[in-house]
Order: sequence, then structure tokens, then C-alpha cells
Amino acid sequence: GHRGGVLWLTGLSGSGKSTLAARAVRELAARGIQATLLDGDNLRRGLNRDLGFRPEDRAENVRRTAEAAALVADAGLVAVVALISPMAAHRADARRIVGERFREVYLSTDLATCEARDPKGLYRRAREDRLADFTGISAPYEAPRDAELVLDTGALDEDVCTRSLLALTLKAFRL
Ligand code: GGZ
Repeated sequence: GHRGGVLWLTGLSGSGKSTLAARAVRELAARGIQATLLDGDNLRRGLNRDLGFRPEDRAENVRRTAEAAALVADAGLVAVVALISPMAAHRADARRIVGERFREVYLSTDLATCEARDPKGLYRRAREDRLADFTGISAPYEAPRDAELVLDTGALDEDVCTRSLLALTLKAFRL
């Protein structure tokens, strides 16, 4: 049957979360599987517009996004979440909120690679001390130890990563 679930992508800024999440949604749609993208960067313009990047704000960002993703999964869709979600405890909260339909995907792309990409110039600003609490520079990122899938977008090309994501999704949610 058609069951929903949550695919939770975590990783540094510039690790490829938004790109891969959007690809996964498109590929699922092409297979007749309804999926929706919950991207941190977009959610921060609406649902989470009152939140910044202090630890307590990131905790609330993760909590609200997990609740929204759980609603999407309850409706029988696949929610593909792209959120830095740097703290292990916050990701554990998300896993608890969503329940057994939660699959964590760690984009393990290293800091040097993400910083070299720097698509929005945020790393440069953070290095120049003009951006506080920036993940990887002036705020922590705790690498997951319990991810169901680990993808290094610095070493693997986008098609390979997309296929792995798709395989995990189809298997996990029996689609
Ligand atoms: C981390 C920041 C920050 C700081 C702005 N730290 O890669 P982007 O630019 O396009 O997307 C990132 C986004 C991070 O939002 P999340 O909701 O995913 O973060 S978290 O889960 O940690 O709450 C980044 C941009 O916002 N950005 N300032 N200080 N990322």
C-alpha cells in the first residue's frame, strides 16, 4: 500500500541537502509517489520566521519541522526534509516525534568542500567574523552516528546520491 514517511537530510551548509532533497522529490513524483520538500531555508521565511540560530532556536526549528513532517507522513506522503539540524539531541527529538517512519540521511561532505562551494558567501562572512553562530565555523555540527544512509557529495556524483536516496525511500516505506 501507499505509506508515508520522513526522509531527514542533515549536514553542513553547502553539503548538498537542498539539491538532493529536491531531486528526490522530483524522482519520487516521476514514479507516482507523492512527496513534498521541507527545506530549512524556505521554512525560515514562513513557519519558522521568528527563529534565529542560537541553540534554543535551532531546537525549536527542528521540533516544528519534525511535527510538520509527521503530519505529511500521516497523510500518506513522503516528507523530504533538508535541515542542517546540527545537534544529535535535536535529531533524536525529531526521530521520536516522527516515530518508526523516520530515516536519517547524513550528507558527510567535509567542511573544506562545503566552504570551497560557499554558494551564498556565508562561510566567507563567518570567517571574517561578520556572521555569528555559523555551523562549522562558530557553531558546532555533531556528526550522526545512527544515520540510515551516509552520502559524501564531495566524492559521489549527484546521480549516484539520488539513486541511493531513492532506493532507501522505496525500501523503507515499502513504496
Ligand atoms: C547555519 C545559516 C546561518 C547560521 C544563515 N548557521 O546553506 P543555506 O544557508 O542556504 O541554508 C542554511 C540555512 C540553515 O537553516 P536550517 O534551518 O537548516 O538550520 S538549523 O537546522 O541548524 O536550524 C544557511 C543559512 O540558513 N544560515 N545563518 N548562523 N546556517
